[in-house]
Amino acid sequence: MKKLSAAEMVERVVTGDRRIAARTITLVENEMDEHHEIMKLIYPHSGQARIIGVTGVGGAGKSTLTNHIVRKLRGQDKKVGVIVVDPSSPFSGGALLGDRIRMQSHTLDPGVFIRSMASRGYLGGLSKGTYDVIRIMEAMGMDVVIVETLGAGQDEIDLIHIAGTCLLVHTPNMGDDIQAMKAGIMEIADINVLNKADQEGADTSFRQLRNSISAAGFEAGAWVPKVIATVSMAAKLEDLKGIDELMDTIAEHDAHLHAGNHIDRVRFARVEQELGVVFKEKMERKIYNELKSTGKKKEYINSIIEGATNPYSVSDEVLNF
Ligand SMILES: Nc1nc2c(ncn2[C@@H]2O[C@H](COP(=O)(O)OP(=O)(O)OP(=O)(O)O)[C@@H](O)[C@H]2O)c(=O)[nH]1
Ligand SMILES: [Mg+2]
Repeated sequence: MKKLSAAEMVERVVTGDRRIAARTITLVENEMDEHHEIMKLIYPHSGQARIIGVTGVGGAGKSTLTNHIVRKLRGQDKKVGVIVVDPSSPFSGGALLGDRIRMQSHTLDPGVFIRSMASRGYLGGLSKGTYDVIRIMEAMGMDVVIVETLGAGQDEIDLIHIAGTCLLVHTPNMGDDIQAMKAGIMEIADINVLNKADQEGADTSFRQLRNSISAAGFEAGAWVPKVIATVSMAAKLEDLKGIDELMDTIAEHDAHLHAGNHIDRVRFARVEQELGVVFKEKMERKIYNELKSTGKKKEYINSIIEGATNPYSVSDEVLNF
């Protein structure tokens, strides 16, 4: 396999070459030497897609719903990228078997590109790689990029910052758990989906969700989070419920973003988040490299162990604060 330059790779990504796109993503994800060069060239081709975040607890039906959203968007002739962030296995680079099966119907569709990624592991939060892969998918010409993350805390907060529209998936009978866990997050999600509405207790849960949102209070002109009940798994397509309403609401929210120039705030928040992650990574790398090359790293660590100093004083000294 001939080694392509960063420019050649990006050129191929922009024409929609899936094989090269997959290879580019792997390079970026593994932070190979050329990844900064690649991302610099990707940037001018990115930024135009709608980003939809799908978050919620494990097994809530995020992938099943995503599958339907993809199907509907394909019906509108939109090209769709899907990123499944897998917090459980920081070492897995490939798609999870389960997600692969659930999204199988789309894997042969040239208008759909699915990728699964590791999160930052126990620290939570989206890895820099996730932001980069969204950009790469945009450069491939995806109209919409859907990012599925497990609602484990920091991931979903990060997602809210970068997604134009954020879906929080609930299931019936999560009652008190959800109140405690999602305090503050539920109001931030643009659309609350009560999935598995075929299960017992769905009506009560739906009412609870509605009530907790109406109790929150919103400024005039602000988007009031919607609650939609769905059944995303059924033997027959006609037994599904709420999918069309969900699609309409996603479109409605997108229209709201554009009508009120809220989209500028979304774009700002996205870049602010990305810039922060890149700064952090580059600075840490630069400082460590410098300390290593001068042999100071070992010296500092040893004097911290001996009790002569501490990480805070060392960082003040190194950064000249
Ligand atoms: N009864 C019922 N089951 C559903 C519904 N939607 C999804 N399921 C089932 O719920 C299980 C979990 O669905 P997934 O789509 O994998 O859920 P997820 O949130 O992506 O799960 P993780 O990615 O593991 O966090 C699967 O067995 C689905 O078939 C629904 O509306 N009703
Ligand atoms: Mg899933």
